[in-house]
Amino acid sequence: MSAATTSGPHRSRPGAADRSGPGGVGRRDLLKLLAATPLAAQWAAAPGAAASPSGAVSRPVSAPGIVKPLPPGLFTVRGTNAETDVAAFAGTGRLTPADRFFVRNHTSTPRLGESQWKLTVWGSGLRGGPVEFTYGQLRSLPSVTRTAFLECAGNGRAYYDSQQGQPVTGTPWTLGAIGVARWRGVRLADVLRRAGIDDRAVDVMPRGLDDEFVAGGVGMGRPRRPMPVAKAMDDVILAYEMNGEPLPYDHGFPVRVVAPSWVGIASIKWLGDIEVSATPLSSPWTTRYYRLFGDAYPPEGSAPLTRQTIKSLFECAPGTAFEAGRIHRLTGRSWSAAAAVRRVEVSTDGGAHWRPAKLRDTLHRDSWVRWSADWRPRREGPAELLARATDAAGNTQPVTSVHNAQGYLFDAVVRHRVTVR
Ligand SMILES: Nc1nc2c(c(=O)[nH]1)N[C@H]1C(S)=C(S)[C@@H](COP(=O)(O)O)O[C@H]1N2
Ligand SMILES: [Mo]
Repeated sequence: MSAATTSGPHRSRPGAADRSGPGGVGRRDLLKLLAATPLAAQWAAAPGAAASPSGAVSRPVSAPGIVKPLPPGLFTVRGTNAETDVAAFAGTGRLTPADRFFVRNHTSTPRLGESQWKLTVWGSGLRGGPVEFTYGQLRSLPSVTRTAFLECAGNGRAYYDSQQGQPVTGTPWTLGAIGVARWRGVRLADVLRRAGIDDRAVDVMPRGLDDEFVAGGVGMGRPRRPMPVAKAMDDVILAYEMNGEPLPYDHGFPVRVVAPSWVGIASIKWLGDIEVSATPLSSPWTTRYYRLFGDAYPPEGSAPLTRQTIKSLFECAPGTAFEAGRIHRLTGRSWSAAAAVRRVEVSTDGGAHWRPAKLRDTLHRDSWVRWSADWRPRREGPAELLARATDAAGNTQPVTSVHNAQGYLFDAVVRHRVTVR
């Protein structure tokens, strides 16, 4: 069965893959560029790669599986992932440009072409058999555009250890595993309806086309994670554009899921198929990962994570030096998955005194608010900057986060260490 009855003709032109790739870089040029420079040389030659005394590169400025450039100053590479440096948000608008948007890859970015791509929707929750959509068919469905943040559930994880003395497992993100983008695509609900979703459907599981993820020698299959049908039919988008451009390879080209306000893992990249099931589904990403385990939780862990939490960041690198006696404009951003942030307070003396920050954006759900506060430091020496957000639902960032073994959903006020000289 094909979806051709419900959508327009296949619009991909032959040779489309050789035209301009996502992000405007000609694919041929990109391949030439990559072929001309061996990976090792790219690492060693990159400016800012700190050489250890033995001459080895101690901090990689390139991640093996990420296609886009990761210039030092914009990104910190963490294994297969790249974290946006908080200072790199300064001067950007509400939207995070794709060239500084964090990348979280379980393995590596596959370079797919849109002309061969198709989406298969299948499973016991459909009235009939599997239904396929080509890229052209998907593009011809009614489109929606919406601004939403995308954030890793582990964003802020490093502070469980550095601020609360509680070790956790996983990528030690500071606060840069977040970005806000304007996504354009089709409603998942529209695709599921065209595929013949049945009233008995309970779970919907998108799966990526990237390689199988292997952890500790155990194969987990390709990244996939079920969501309840209520979420799937609500606000989830199958996106093909990010900030007005085709999705970049690293962010899911040609099509990714965007599940607003939910943990990043719900937004499956490089979408290949969607299982629609009349019985509950699970995957390692709902059983092993993305649940809360630890003293505060039952032995099998919490329920699978859904929404993100509330956070704030200062747009300056940790350790930044501020001159005493002068006025400095501190800038930052706060966001919450539950409701728009409506108040931000700042402390420049380690939390003894607080004052309101000036909000620079109108309030929007699923986005962040930019803010600023002026500061004239007097005494030289170490200082701690704190920002505390409150959202329209009444949630405020706490002093400490409740520990969980994998360090998800850090929401406490971060003590941002800087110096005055
Ligand atoms: N297919 C696939 N989808 C994926 C992932 C992945 O590794 N493979 N990582 C997930 C996680 S954990 C996060 S936080 C987001 C990150 O999206 P980004 O890399 O576009 O910022 O993608 C999610 N979708
Ligand atoms: Mo994530």
